[in-house]
Amino acid sequence: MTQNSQVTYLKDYQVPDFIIETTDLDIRVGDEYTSVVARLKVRRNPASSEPSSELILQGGKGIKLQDVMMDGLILDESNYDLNGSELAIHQCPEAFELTTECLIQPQLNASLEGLYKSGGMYCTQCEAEGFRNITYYLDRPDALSVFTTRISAPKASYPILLANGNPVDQGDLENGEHYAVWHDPFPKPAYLFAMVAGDLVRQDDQFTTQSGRKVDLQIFVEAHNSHKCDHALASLKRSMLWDEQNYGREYDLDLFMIVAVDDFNMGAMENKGLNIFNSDCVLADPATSSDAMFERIEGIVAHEYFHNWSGNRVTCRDWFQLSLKEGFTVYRDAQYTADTYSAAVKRIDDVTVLRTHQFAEDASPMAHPIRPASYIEINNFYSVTVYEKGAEVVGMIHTLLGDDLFRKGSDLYFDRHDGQAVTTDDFVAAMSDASGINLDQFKYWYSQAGTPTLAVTDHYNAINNEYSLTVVQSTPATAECEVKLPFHLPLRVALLDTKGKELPLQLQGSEPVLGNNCVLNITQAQQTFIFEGIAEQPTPSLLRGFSAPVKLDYAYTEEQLLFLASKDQDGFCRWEACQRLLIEATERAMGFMSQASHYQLKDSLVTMLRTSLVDETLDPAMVAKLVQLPSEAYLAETQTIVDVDLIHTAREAIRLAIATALESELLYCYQRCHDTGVFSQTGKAIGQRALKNICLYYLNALDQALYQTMAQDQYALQANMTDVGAALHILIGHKNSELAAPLLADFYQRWQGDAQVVCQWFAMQCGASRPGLLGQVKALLDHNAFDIRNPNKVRSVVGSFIRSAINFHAVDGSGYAFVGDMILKLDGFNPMIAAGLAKPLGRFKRKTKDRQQLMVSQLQRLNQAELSKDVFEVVSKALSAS
Ligand code: 0A1
Ligand code: ZN
Repeated sequence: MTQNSQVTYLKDYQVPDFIIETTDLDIRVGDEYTSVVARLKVRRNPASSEPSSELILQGGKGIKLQDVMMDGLILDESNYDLNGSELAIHQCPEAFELTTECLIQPQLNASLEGLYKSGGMYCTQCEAEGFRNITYYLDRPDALSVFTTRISAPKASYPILLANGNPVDQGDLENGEHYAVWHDPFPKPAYLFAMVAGDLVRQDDQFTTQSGRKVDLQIFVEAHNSHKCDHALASLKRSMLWDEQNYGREYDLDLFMIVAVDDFNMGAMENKGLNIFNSDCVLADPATSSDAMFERIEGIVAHEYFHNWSGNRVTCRDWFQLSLKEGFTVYRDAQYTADTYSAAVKRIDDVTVLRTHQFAEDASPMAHPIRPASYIEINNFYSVTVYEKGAEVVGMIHTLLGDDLFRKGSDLYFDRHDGQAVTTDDFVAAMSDASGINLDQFKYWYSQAGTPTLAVTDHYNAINNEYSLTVVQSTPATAECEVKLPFHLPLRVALLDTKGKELPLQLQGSEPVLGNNCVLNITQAQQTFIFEGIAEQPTPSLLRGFSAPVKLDYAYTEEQLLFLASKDQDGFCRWEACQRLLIEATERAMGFMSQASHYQLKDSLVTMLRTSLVDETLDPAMVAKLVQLPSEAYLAETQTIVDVDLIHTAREAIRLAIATALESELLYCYQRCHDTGVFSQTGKAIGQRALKNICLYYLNALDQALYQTMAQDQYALQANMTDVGAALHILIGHKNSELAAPLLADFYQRWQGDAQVVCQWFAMQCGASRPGLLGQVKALLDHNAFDIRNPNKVRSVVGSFIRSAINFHAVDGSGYAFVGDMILKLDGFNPMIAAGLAKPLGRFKRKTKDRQQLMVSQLQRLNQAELSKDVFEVVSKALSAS
């Protein structure tokens, strides 16, 4: 077995044999080498099941061990073994002090895990197993220690020195050096360690907690970004207040810092008291960031802040429990956004992500439960399943318990486990103990992968006024388990009368009143629910609020969908009815392929869309959702065999048909929403921009000079990045591809000094839904502004290209070959990013036969190369499914 194929199993978990009570780090930043002295106060762990006198510490490839000392005495090589990634200290006493001295070279670290250099600044990323690249350590989340960190560095280049916790000392040294000492009183695992040394400016604010403590809030950025911090600071303060009000969670240090760095593998990191953010996920101003980016930043700032309790104060026992902190924290940040902005729109956005990306993962060779049972490389499991499906699972617990018991459950969880490293079972036990509700069967959500289908049928009996719903659940096999046990899930339903009013619900054989909107407990493979006293045939509104992450299969008639699309009070179900009608129209268009461009829409669909477009009383953000076409990616998810070209052509045909049928309404709606007054970021203004830009998108399907000019004028106005970006996006995708060229040149000219906007410029071009993009994408790799070592640039070019399905899946295989090349290039220095690009290549199952072969042969080609663990896991799992 090679190093690459070594599998770690949840069932093998054992508590650590040793406890590191305190960790004192002395980090001396130097040009060639950075030295790290780690002084650890260690003792045997009384809870260890198989106590050993050998202490085994993990270490990365780039560390040069200089010295090992125990209780002040230098150990010679007979006292320890050093084999590549492990340092084993023999014959350790009950309690001792271990000091190691290592040299590292952060400036050469392009994997961006551990201590590395981003531009002119040193920074860290230690989750999941990056700390071992800094020093030899018990690098596991259940090893909690109190850290004190001393950093020294040349003062002129690195005037700012930061680490977790509170500053306790600082001063100047000889030779232009200076130092700072930080102490974090909260015991934490090494993955939450962070330090920064750089030349940064600071934006300050303050928050007073509910108990009256003043907390200093500081954001550190490079000087040229100092004007982009206001939104993050405002978001942070809103999040701090929200967490106090909704979960009773108060911040616990006197200082909360955020640092923006340009080179970062993910969005951001919740290190205790010192969050490190990808610049793109924290810096914003209206000229350079769209409304969607503002919303995303607010969500990420909230997410990282909320981790202070769900993740830091209560952390994970092992990495299989990742969803313990991530699922819960995503759920909390979604609640925050729903409470702060439009709950219905947030729910629609989240369901869209889940159904497009997580359902695809569940059907892929990388399918895994939210608590995986094994992994080769844990970095591959920072997935939509662990995060987004994990959040859905927490949401289902909330729905099953109701608001009050869910809050009692979360209070109990935080009280019971404060300062501990725990499991998802502990989380569920707290919810169950606090509520008295048995969640044993519910726990299958943690151990079984796959997306269940709920097949629902109904029957109305007019003689005895009974309406019955029969629910059959089934879940397809996934690699980790063939046969699935039935899930326990909440199915929220309402029954609507002919006017759309929700009928009172009385369930046969259960407590008297259920209200108008009830949650059915689905626990069996098949179950029937009978509602009594239903005087007329109702229309069922099913899976309200998307109450469970399932596929609903109910044979709605077109008439019922049209009814729900205009009458359902539940925002999600109303939108879902529109989506189903639009998907059905697209599927009909696919069947008509040869005459697709002359495809005629049904009048009923046109009327439905018109009604939404002209209704000025509706929230414009909601109208934008109601009239929006499902994406090509989601359409692909709904098909048994995915023909990307057919989906693209049919979707374009529907776009054109809608524009033709509703031209005047779209134009009117555009004009009424096109606000040329002072820029505003109220919910209404944001909704209006979203709606008008959808109208402009439809109108430009008509290929008329008037609408091209409208888009060009909107670009020229340079009012804000939402409008500029939307206009440019529309023109890039336009049939007449010449239109965009001068604007793209102008855009680059204007924004070339702003890396964030340059990434948007790359992404717009590389992700366009227009055939024949590859040449241009390859040319952009040679552009001055492209840097393969910067993950944001790689995502904007290669990630965007993969999202352009007609190009990635080009029938000649050129898209796959290109992505294969990029994976091989990247894998040499940043395996995490390389593996992210490899996942889409593994999703060949439902593609057309010719494409399946091409994708598999690209995977085989990768498999010949020497791969990182990260890419090896993705490629080998995909090949074993072929
Ligand atoms: N815990 C972070 C996500 C994260 C994970 C890994 C990273 O680098 C390898 C970076 C960030 C979060 O959920 O925000
Ligand atoms: Zn997180």
